[in-house]
Amino acid sequence: MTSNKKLQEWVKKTAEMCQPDKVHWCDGSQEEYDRLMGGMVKSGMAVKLNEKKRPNSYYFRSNPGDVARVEQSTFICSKKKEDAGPNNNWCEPEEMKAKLTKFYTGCMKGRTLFVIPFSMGPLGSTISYVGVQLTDSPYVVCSMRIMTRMGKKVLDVLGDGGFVPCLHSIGAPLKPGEKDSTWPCDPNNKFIVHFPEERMIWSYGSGYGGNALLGKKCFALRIASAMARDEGWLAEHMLIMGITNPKGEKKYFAAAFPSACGKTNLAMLIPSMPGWKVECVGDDIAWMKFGPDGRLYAINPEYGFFGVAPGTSMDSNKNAMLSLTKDCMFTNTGLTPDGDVWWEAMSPEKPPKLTSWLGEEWTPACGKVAAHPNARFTAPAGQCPVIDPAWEDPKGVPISAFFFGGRRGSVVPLVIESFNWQHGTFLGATASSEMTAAAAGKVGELRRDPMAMLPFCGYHMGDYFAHWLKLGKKADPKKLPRIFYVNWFRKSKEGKFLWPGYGENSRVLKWAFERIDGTAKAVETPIGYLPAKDALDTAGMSVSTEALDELLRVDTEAWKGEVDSIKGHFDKFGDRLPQGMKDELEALGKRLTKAPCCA
Ligand code: TSX
Ligand code: MN
Repeated sequence: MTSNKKLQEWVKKTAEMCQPDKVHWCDGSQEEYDRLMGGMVKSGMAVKLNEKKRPNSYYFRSNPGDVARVEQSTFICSKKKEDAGPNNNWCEPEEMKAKLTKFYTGCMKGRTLFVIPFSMGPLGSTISYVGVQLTDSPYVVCSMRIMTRMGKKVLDVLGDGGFVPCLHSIGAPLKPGEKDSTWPCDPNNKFIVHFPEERMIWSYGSGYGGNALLGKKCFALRIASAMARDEGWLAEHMLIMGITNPKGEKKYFAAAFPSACGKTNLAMLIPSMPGWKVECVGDDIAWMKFGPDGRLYAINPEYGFFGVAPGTSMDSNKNAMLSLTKDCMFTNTGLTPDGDVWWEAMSPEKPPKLTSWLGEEWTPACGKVAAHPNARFTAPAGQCPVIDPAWEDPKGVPISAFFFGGRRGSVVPLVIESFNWQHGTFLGATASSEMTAAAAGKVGELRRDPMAMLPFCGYHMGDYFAHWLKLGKKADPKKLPRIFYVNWFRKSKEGKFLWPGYGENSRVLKWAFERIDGTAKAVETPIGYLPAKDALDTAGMSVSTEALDELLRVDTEAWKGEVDSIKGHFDKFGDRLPQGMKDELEALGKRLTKAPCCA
């Protein structure tokens, strides 16, 4: 077990409150994982997939009322409401604790309380932190074993040190002899609660994804963002990739996109240009600290991929598909008669029949989806064919560039390079995406999602922008990552995508790579530097000059409208919006006014 007094006492107190039948300290072994999976297969919660098709893999169907993160039920409980900001729901910490204590009392009756020590980041890295999750869900234990470094080895590293306590219950106690449901939860009483000042997480009622795997969004983004602000580092919703040119020179990039922009696809991209190589360090979260050389070093705090399954195919993301061939978990996909999984767009031909995520008989003609749009795969990152050789390096990888982006059918060009750090922060702070059916909000509606952190920043977003600016002022500008903004989704007047995307995005990455090396040409425009004519390598690619012109066109009049839209966005942050952001907006307005019309 552990000599850590704080941990022992917290487990004891929690067990007294939640009243589980048993307490189990997870060692993280294969035997433990197999035993828990065996138990879930027996209870009907898990289906073991066909060993010949997908070895050591399991299938789950959630309660239909527990299929995604729940932002309405997510809280930042800072002492002062202003510190949570307009980007978060807030509740007074003691009031929330009293309320949840009632829910937690006796909530684990008939179940086992699992103690999960986990490390976010490579064990022993100075960028990593330890958390301990207490949960009554064996599904969560198995997921955490894929998604984090977990078990005895973490307790050894923890010693008597500090950790982030993460309390989780599905909120479904069992009466003696009561048969368990296949996805126990309390769908009408979900609470995902963060205490940023105490560095503590309390989650109740949900067993799904980011609500329940507390190392990911709750710890690695919401709590870690507050830690990063206080300690002078960055906890970001970013993929990390290594990119190598034909000469064998390598750089690392980190990129933030709102949902439904294909972030995981970009993280594992197969470049269309001969001689170029992309390798994946992580697909979702980056923790970054300055190294002794003054550069920013990033680790992936995670150990696996928890990706949206629908839309993932050998065409859209071959490397993700190849990561899923064994040792995986699948939740809310379809289940085929031969004991494998299927989801929308996984293959061009649909299976003639299967059982849907709702457990219903499904055929291609039935008019319903086989997989829930938020169906997920849980896969060990080490299985990715292009996992970066340095992905577990405790030093992290040196970041040369940040990319922000979003899904915009018009106005925003294929790529913009920022003038400097403050302007780059402004580009990130104004990041926007048009909603697709998969996400909340009206389809087509523009949503500003600063640095893709709107649902994940554990404090006031205005202070978060200020943190970015402060970090930039402190650093050597020559050693800071350069900042780019990309948009793969610009459309023609006829409504067709102008850019083929996917592997061809490597051409944009190449331009950025060569901008950093000082060898690629750019033109200065009111919105930033754009590729000069012929600076974007389109050799061997089918894109018309008209399309290319439109992709790189700066529509001055439309950008004036953008200024108004950004003003409305910034107004939400009131007096916490840093002066540097106001300055950038004003400067953009002035540059647009001075610009010759429709150049
Ligand atoms: O992931 C995407 N990326 C990034 C890839 C590294 N998607 C899928 C988005 C939803 C998750 C894209 N969709 C991308 C993209 O770059 N671009 C598009 C839009 C698009 C869709 C289909 C075509 C072209 C562009 N088809 C043809 O050109 C034939
Ligand atoms: Mn994410």
